[in-house]
Amino acid sequence: MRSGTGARSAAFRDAPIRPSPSDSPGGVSGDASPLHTPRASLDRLKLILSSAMAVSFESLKRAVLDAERDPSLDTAQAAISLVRQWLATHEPELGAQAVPVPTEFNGTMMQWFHWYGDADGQHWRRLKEAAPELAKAGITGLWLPPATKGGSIWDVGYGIYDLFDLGEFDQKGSVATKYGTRAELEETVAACHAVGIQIYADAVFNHKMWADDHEDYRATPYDPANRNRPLEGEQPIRAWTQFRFDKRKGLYSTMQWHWYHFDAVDHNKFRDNYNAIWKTQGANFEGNVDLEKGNYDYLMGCDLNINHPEVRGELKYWGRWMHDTLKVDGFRLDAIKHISSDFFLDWINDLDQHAQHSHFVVGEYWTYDLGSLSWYAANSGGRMHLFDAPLHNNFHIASRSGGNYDMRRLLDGTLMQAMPLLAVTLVDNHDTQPLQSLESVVEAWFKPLAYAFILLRDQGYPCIFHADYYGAHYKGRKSEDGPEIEIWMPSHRFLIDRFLLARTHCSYGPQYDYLDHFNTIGWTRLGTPGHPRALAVLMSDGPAGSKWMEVGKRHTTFRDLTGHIRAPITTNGDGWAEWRCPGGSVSVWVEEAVLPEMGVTLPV
Ligand SMILES: [Ca+2]
Ligand SMILES: [Ca+2]
Repeated sequence: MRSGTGARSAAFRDAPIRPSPSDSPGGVSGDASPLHTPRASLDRLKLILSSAMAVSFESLKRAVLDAERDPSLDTAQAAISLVRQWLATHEPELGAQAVPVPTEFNGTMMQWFHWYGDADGQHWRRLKEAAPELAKAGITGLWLPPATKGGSIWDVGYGIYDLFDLGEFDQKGSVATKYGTRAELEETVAACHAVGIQIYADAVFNHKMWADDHEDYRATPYDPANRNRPLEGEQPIRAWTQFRFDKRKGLYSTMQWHWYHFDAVDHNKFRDNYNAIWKTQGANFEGNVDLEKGNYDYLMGCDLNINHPEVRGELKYWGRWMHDTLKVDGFRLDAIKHISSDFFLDWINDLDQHAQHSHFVVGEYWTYDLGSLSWYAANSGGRMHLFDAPLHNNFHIASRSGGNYDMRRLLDGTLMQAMPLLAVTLVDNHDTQPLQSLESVVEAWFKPLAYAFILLRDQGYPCIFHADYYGAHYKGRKSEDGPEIEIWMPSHRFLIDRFLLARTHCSYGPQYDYLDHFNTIGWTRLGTPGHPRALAVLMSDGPAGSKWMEVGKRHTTFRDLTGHIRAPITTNGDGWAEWRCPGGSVSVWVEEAVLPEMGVTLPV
C-alpha cells in the first residue's frame, strides 16, 4: 500500500470521525459517510485501523501470544510475520478506501528542538516567527519539546514535575519553562495552525521528578541490573513521592500524587548509599514492557504505576485537556518501552472519542530490534506510529564505514521496509546528537544521503531534526568529570530545502527501486495524474556513480536539483537514462521544466 497517503497532510486535520461503527469488518467499505471525500483519507485510514480492525486485532494479539508460548517458533520472527500478515490481510480494505487524491501532498514533520537549545525562554517566540517560512519550505507538522514544567528552566522537559503547568505558575523557580510561557505557547500553536502546520506535543508519562515532599511507606529493594531479583525483604522507606503543586492550587486538576501512585523509586532517605530500585508495597512492575534488565518498567524518578486507576484516569484526562486547551493535533509519547503497551490503545481511544476525530500518535520505543518494535506495534493495535530507530542506526553505521557500507542493506531490519505505514523515519534526534546518552550521530558527510532517503522515498513519515536544519553549536561533557567538549553541527538547510521542494513537487506515484549495488543505489518516482513530474535519485557512499534507471518520461531533460552536477541529462525514447552522482554524495534529478514552479534557478 502507498504509505505516503495524504495521510499526513495538515489539510486532513479537521476531518470528522465516524460515530461508533458496527463491528463488522465489512462495514468499512461502501458506506456513504462524509469520510468519502478525498480530503478525509487520513482519518479514514486511521478510523479503519481503530474501529473495524480492532476486532481482528484482538485475534492477532491472541495469535502472537500463542506464538510466544510455542517453543518451536522464533518469537521475534513470529511477531514480525504476524504483523505483516495483519497489514497485508487488511490491505484490500484499506486500498479500497484510498480514493485517488489529485491534490494530495506529502507531509513532513520537524523535531523543533535539540538537547542543547538556549535556555532563554524564547523558544516558543522563535517558532512563532519561523512558522511561515517553515510552512513555505514544506513542513506540515512540528514535534515540540515537552511544554510541561520540569525541574528548572534548564530542564529539556523530560525531568517532568507538573503535567498541567505549561509555563503558567511560579513553580520550580520560574513561571516560564525552558521554552517560554503558556501564553506564548498558545500564540505559537495558533500561528502554526494559521499556516497549516500541525502540532504534536511531547507527552512524558513514564515518571515524575522534583517532588514537593517525602513520604514514609514500605517497599522492597530490587537489583537495578535484574528487576526480577529482590535484594532484601519489604521494609519501611522514606522517599520523595509527594506532589502537591502548591502554586497551581488545584486549577485544571485537583489530583495530588502520593507514593501509592508510583510503582518504584530509586532512592530511600533511610539508606542513602544503598543502590536499589525500591518497589512500592502492593505494586508490581508493569508487564508488556521492554525485557532488558529482566523488566525495564523502571527508568528514572518516581515511576508511574500505570495500572493504578487514578493514574490512568489522570493521564487520559490530561490528553483531553491538551486537546481542549492547546488544540494539539497529535502526540509524541516519551519512553514507551518502559510503560505497559496495553495502556496506550486505551489512552488513544479515549482521546479520539473525546475529540471526535483521530490524532496522530508516535511512540518513542528506542531499539534497533525490529522484533521488539513489531511486538509493540501489534500490541498497540497498529494505532501508534513508531520512530524507525533501526534505519537511524543503519545511517549511523554507513556514515562511519568510510565508503565500505553495503548500500543494498540500508533498508535491512527497518520499519521503513517492514511496516512503512507506521514508520516515522529520522536521521538524528536529541538523544543521538553528540554528547547525549544514546550518542550515535550520523556523520555530516552522510546526512544529505540520509535525508534524501527519508524525504524522497514513498515509505515512512519523515522527521527532520532541528539541529540538522539550523545547525547547532554547544559545549558539554560526556561524563560529570570528563573534559568539556565543544560541538559544531553544520546546517544542512540548503539541501534539505531542495529535498523538500522535490518532495512537494515530484515525489509521487510508483517508485522503481535500484538498490542493487554495493556503493551506488537509486530510485525513481513516476508521478501521478495530479503530480505528473518524475524524479530520479542517485547516491553513492563510495566513488562517483552512474546507473540506468527508468522514469517513464521520454526525451525529457532533467537537472540535478542539488547543484552537485551541472550538466543536464535527457532521457531516451523509452524513458530511461544513465543517471549520475558525485562520490560520497547524492544527486536529485528533476525535470528542467519544473524548476520555475519551484522558484529555483540552476547555473548551466
Ligand atoms: Ca515505567
Ligand atoms: Ca511503572
